[in-house]
Amino acid sequence: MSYDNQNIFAKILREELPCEKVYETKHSIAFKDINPQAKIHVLIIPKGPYTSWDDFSMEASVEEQADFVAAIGKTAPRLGVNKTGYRLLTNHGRDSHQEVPHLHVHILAGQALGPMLEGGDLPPNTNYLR
Ligand code: DGP
Repeated sequence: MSYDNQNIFAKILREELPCEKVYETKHSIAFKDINPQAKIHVLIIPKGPYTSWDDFSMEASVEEQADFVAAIGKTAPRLGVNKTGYRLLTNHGRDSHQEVPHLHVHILAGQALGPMLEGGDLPPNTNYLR
């Protein structure tokens, strides 16, 4: 998937659209999700043009990757959820219903979050490492 620099998060990074920022580092930014799915719902994105975690892993510098992972880890305590718990989630592509084609990790927290997947039954004997 090539990077679309007109996606919403690219516009947020260029400050063409506003966001409620909660944390920022040299290579990453965290802001509140516009359509929260839990009492606390924050997105963390790298500032570079990466569509997915696999794209980021292959194309981003080690410095960007370290910054992003640390930014995710440091956002949770800033939100005050590291004691009560939180869920990290990232979607990529069709099957996960990724809406915005710029890598983002969701932090969901502030309430009991329920089961990890709804309606996500796998067929028996699925061997997805073949
Ligand atoms: P995903 O389905 O994983 O691609 O999630 C995309 C998320 O982005 C979704 O939870 C809603 C959020 N979102 C979409 N547009 C905007 C926006 O303009 N501002 C903010 N803050 N969040 C947005």
